[in-house]
Amino acid sequence: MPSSSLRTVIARVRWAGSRAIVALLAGVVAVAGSFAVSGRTPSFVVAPVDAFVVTTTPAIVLTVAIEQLGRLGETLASLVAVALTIGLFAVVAQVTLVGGKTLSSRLPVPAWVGQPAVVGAAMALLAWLLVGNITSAVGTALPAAVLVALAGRRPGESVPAVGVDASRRRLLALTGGVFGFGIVSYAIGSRRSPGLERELETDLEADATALSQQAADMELAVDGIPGLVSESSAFFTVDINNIDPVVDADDWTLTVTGEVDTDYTLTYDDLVTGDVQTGYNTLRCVGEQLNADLLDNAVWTAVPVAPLLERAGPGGGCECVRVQAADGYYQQFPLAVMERGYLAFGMNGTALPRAHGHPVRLLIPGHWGEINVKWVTEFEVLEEEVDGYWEERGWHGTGPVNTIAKLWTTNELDDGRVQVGGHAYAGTRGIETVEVSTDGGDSWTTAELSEAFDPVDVLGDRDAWRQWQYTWEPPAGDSEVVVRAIDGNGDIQPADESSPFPSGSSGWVRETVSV
Ligand SMILES: Nc1nc2c(c(=O)[nH]1)N[C@H]1C(S)=C(S)[C@@H](COP(=O)(O)O)O[C@H]1N2
Ligand SMILES: [Mo]
Repeated sequence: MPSSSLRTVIARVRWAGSRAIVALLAGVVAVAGSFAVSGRTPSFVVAPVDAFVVTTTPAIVLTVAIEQLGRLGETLASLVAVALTIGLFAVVAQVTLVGGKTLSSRLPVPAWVGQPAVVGAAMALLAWLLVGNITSAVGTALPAAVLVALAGRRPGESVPAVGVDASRRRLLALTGGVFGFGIVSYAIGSRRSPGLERELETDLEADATALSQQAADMELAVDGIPGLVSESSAFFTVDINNIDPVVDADDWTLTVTGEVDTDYTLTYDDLVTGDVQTGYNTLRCVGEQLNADLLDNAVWTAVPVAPLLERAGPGGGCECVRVQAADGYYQQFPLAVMERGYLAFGMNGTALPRAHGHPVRLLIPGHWGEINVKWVTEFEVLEEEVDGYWEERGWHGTGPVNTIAKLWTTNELDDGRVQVGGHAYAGTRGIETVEVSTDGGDSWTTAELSEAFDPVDVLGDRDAWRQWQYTWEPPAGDSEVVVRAIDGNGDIQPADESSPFPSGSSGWVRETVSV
């Protein structure tokens, strides 16, 4: 028989353990509750933690994540951020359960009211400090306070009051309840996430629809290769956020400032009354693996940047511009490149979707995706060069894109022949030819190409991809298929292989076809 003092020690350890479990559960319901009221918006308490995780991750880790997991390893970063936020709220719950006991016993209310109130207040304060949003703070604190109340001693119960003193049975029931609350909150929060859908003016929408239709008519009949215009929801996304900014078009402004004669600020209405153009434009991310699919084409509704810069009268020693975005992202590149750019507010006939920079993004023809700044807020003409977000992390991703022919589909046809196909892209140089070898690169044949878009329909003249296909009768056994593009300058896609870091992947895509 344990002595009575040993029994007290055991009991205290058990109470401390159950209190820690209650604190952890409080962290979980806090984050779930915040998601239920905020959805995937910057008012969700995980958002600032997530941004912190991304900005403090060492460049080398980011590079490995980008190269190995594709993009930023967003899922991993999200999970880490959610876990950290739960931990943060759990610690606050634990501290207030322990330290707040005295405080709550002084309150002129019974402990079963006082304790949850103290925990809830601390949680609300933390949430408000993180996101500065009252609704989200209440959504975070309320479920945590209710949980603590349910876990605590009920009036008339004869359990000793050391912090929270839930029995094992009650803890199990609470855990089940928290699990259910998490699922319901996830469902509610997912629906709440704003898409910021807007309609374009009818005639602009019609222009975009006509170009999409024209592209559909130009497509090669090859099973399994994506079309010439990517649907907005299928268009790849790459950015530093797991939770994208929410910027309303009515609140949006663009400031042109720095080394200029006159700085000024433009509103969305000013922008869309400019020289609006509709055209195709292709984007490709510098971080993608050679044959990956961070390459897409859309029909954009946009205005040229040059007159907007001219209006400010840019000067400055370096002839360069820093572009700032609402998510804290920034890029710097030459004024001359910027002057060939566009500010897009429409994508495939609708307002620009949130994931692609709503309400306004940059399109810089022929350059890697990273300088196509989304959620753009400011152009600052500089006196001296500075590094952009990714340049600070070792990348050289602001220059012109590498030429690439992708091999995305292999089809065995009914007659025994084999068809291979994909897309090819060379930025503003345009794609002239795609060549295919079926003997590992010893001999080459010209592939069939989709017709090139008329340059007047392209933002950046030739800055749009083309589809290619090649069909042949392979001998029994293995054939090594190699594909390469030749750009509008007559230059063959370089054969030298390199990984994406720091200047984009290069080399020829190869694939073994066996029959
Ligand atoms: N504000 C902002 N703009 C951004 C980024 C970002 O993280 N933040 N990522 C860039 C990168 S690396 C790429 S490849 C393109 C991708 O554009 P998409 O997401 O519309 O495909 O956006 C660029 N613009
Ligand atoms: Mo990118």
